[in-house]
Amino acid sequence: VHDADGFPRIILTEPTGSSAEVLLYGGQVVSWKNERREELLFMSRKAIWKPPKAIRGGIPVCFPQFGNFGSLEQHGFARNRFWSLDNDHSPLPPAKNQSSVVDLILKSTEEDLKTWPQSFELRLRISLSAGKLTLIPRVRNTNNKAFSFMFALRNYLSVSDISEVRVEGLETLDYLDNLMHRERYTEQADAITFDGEIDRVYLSTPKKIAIIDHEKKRTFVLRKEGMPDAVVWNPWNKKAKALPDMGDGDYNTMLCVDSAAIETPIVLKPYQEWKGHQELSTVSSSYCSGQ
Ligand code: TA6
Repeated sequence: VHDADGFPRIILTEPTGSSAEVLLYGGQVVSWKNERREELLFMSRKAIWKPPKAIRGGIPVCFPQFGNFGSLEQHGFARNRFWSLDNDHSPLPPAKNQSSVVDLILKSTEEDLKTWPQSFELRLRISLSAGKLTLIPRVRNTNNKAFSFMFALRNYLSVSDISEVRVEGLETLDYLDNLMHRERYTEQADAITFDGEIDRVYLSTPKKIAIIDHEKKRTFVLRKEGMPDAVVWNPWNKKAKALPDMGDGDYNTMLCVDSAAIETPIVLKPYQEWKGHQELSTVSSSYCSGQ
């Protein structure tokens, strides 16, 4: 675990030369570079690396709440807590060969119980293999009473120019529009393109979503299990200006496409464990939809 700037971090590498960096703070992936050392995740140039502020970029973990969909602080508190290395990640199978893995854990503290009266163990396995970054979150209810929670992996993807990006896989789905008091709408029948602020929770999404960055000739493929919803967020210029930790022009080179469980919070009986699974991979320009 490296401690360069007061932020203990783990650096994952794999034989083809890609790498990922994970902070114990927030259990947050803050970098994922491909074998050509290109950074694939967005990190705001004005991100505030100072607890308890959440770092704006990489893959923040939103738990036990998403956004302001509840009474807790925005996106819950997991992203502004210090996690630790998880030495008893027993129940997960050993990682596939040629991948580099770190297992993190966040346990509820007395302090947390004051804001959210549930004791839990939140685990996150992050594994890097050639062209792929896999996150496996698990939540165990360590109470003797049931509780429910929302969960999201907020994937800040780095794109060359948001106006040249297309998202495939969310066509014709219903979504809750955060810009319209979470009213429910239905998506049109073709790929989503971007010309303004977007902040939507797509419901019952398919297992695979493609984010096509036309200019960079790169496609991100997001595959997920156990998280039925997907959030798509770009603040565009006005909202970006209002965010102190986001450079004014930054909205042009980012798009959040998150794996999430929001519309139907996950319910856990005592000692039950929920497991999610997200795989982000990149495909070169020859990608054609429907693959
Ligand atoms: O996408 C949901 C959302 O709550 C947006 O409304 C916007 O606030 C965004 O998340 C950013 O939240 P953050 O707390 O990371 O600034």
